[in-house]
Amino acid sequence: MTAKSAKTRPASEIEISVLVPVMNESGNIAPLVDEICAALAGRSFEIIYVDDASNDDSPAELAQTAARVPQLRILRHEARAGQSAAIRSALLASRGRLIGVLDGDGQNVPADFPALEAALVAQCPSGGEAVGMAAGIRAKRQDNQARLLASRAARWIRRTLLADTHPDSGCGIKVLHRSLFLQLPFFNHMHRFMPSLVRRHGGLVIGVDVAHRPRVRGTSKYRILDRLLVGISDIFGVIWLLRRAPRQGRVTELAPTANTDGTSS
Ligand SMILES: Nc1nc2c(ncn2[C@@H]2O[C@H](COP(=O)(O)OP(=O)(O)O)[C@@H](O)[C@H]2O)c(=O)[nH]1
Ligand SMILES: [Mg+2]
Repeated sequence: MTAKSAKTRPASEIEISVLVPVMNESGNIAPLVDEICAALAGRSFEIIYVDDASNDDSPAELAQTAARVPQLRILRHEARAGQSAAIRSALLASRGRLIGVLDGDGQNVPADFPALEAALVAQCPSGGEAVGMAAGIRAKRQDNQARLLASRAARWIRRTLLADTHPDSGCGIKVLHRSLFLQLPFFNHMHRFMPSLVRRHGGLVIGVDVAHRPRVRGTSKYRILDRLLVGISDIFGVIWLLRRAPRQGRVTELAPTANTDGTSS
């Protein structure tokens, strides 16, 4: 392999960092890494997997894949900390100007990254001041009826209580500016509220239709009722965060004013 390893590549060279949280996703890792590489071929990118203390073959599969994919970096949590914490660990280690995120179970399709990125760049051109997030909307969602129903309930609650008009906040695939992501408030399960949190920070949220596949290997890590119950307490937290949003608008640094004797004050 002649390509420089992602670990040794200078930060300024990396255009996009793709973050993937995994917990017991053995069998799903190598194929997804290959798909991410294919989607970003010709670009300067890094892929950061965070293994959230998996106890299956995920660590071995990650190590084997990293041995042949120089763009792949692996972080491991010593103790299980959850999906949002895993995404945050990867974010803090990332160096790209843009961040891509997707689920590690293969349900999101990496080939959607270029369209998400194009939508974001069209609305927030580089060099411009606007920041934002292009967030996937699963047009044909491949989940069972109970899960679809729970998502509909969650969407209604978010729209009613948070004025979150994004139709699919639970969709895992997104592209956003790293500088924006770093400034969002962090809490466990925050990944379900990204559109509200981005708007709270004055960022644009751009919805983009994406593909969705059924899970073919492994099992879902969430039980529907647990997710809804945790979601209810999170909703109150997010309502509070939205009420307390900073409202200073754009911040400009003023040039020093010259005194009459020519010195600056
Ligand atoms: N790091 C980490 N990732 C998790 C955890 N729970 C789920 N994930 C990952 O988050 C993604 C979505 O989880 P999944 O179980 O497919 O959720 P579902 O599609 O909503 O049923 C997958 O990549 C999981 O491996 C966790 O506790 N920690
Ligand atoms: Mg899934």
